[in-house]
Amino acid sequence: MSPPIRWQAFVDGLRAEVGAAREGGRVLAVMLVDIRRFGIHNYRLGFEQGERIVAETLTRLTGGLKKASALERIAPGRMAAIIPDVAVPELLSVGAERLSRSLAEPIGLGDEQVAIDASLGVSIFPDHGERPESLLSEAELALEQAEHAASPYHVASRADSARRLEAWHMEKDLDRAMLEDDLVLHYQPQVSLKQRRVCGAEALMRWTKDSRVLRPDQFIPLAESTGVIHGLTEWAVHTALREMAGLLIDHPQLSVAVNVSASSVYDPSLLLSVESALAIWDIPPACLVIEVTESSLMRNPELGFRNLAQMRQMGVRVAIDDFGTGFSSLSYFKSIPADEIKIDQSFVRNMSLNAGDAHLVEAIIGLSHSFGLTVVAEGVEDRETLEMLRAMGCDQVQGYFLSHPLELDRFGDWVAGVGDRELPVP
Ligand code: G
Ligand code: G
Ligand code: MN
Repeated sequence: MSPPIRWQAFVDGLRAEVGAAREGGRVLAVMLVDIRRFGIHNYRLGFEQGERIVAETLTRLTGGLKKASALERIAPGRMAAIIPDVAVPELLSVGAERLSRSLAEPIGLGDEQVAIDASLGVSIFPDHGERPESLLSEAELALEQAEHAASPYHVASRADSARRLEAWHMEKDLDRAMLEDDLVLHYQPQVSLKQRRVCGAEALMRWTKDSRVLRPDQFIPLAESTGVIHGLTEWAVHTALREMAGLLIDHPQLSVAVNVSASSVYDPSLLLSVESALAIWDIPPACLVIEVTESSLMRNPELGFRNLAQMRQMGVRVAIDDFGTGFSSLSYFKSIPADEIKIDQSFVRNMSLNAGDAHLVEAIIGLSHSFGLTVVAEGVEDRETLEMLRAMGCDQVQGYFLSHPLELDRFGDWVAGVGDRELPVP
């Protein structure tokens, strides 16, 4: 039952195959497959079930890798394959994607369905190395990249080493920015339409670098493709809670929403850092909202849902951001572990001009309410849109019509200014 670990056999096989590929002028690929948190599966389910997870993963790989000449378990939660003759290297990522989809299907162990998070890393001979050592280390780096990024697989490329260097510099710059307060959060108010009061804020990251203000779109993607994002997410959670702690004394109804990237949704340490940040800043869990985009859950819904469900068990609220753009199936509504739906700006922006958008927004509000979810409309830029949303029964609004994202002090002033009276919302 227990698949043997055959590291040396794999390396010997790889050496022979690389020699043959060189002789024959062929392209060869090495694929590493890693079951993330394999140790945790063992701990939770027992060694025997852990072995069954590996056996099932190997079975699925065998089914998906018809052209592989070797497929071995090389470490407890890790497998490796050799594809000795790759006709079209560009198609490797198509294959990797198909494989990772099959690995994301839950595994039935007795009465339990277990979702595993497997990452694939691929390197190619001769592009990424001539020796087994370099091919394996490039595949290892590709695996690391896949684990960091919002993608379950990564095929090594020549651009990788340049990006690694860039990310390394960025990590240094960001460390300094955190220390010197060049990295800050701005807060965009969110208003409850029923209570006509400010009910919270979304925290949005800003980085002042060489006297230019960078928006998240300009640095989050690189941070996401490396491990840097995890430190950033942790910083954002801590900073938002620390900065909100003061405001909560006078305005206990406020919540703060922190955006969490796809890769952090699957990062087991997110739960722990949220838990400790809440304890350190002594904030009730319900005052924190974790925003995840709909599309980030599609990589592995099973696992993403489980992590978010644990977040909610702690009392933290979960919001699905950019809702409507992720093409998720409507059946998700039945099981999505969320408290809030944030309707994407693209539907809200034109709803006063475009009847189709207005119908969509109204339908999302109705559907969300029937599942007990709170609805926030983003990107509200004018009174007319706000009035329509109110008539549709939308719970909360956020957008330039009420306020742009504000520096902490200005957000405090804004709350103090509007906090005691009803807002000028219809
Ligand atoms: O205003 P704005 O440019 O801040 O935001 C652009 C995008 O960046 C939004 O999609 C938002 O969700 C994202 N974003 C803003 N702050 C953060 C953050 O702290 N972490 C992550 N992962 N994304 C953020
Ligand atoms: O993806 P997310 O929903 O987190 O993105 C929030 C982004 O929307 C931020 O970049 C924020 O600055 C921006 N934003 C907030 N309100 C408005 C608005 O009313 N109009 C437009 N165009 N953008 C907005
Ligand atoms: Mn958001």
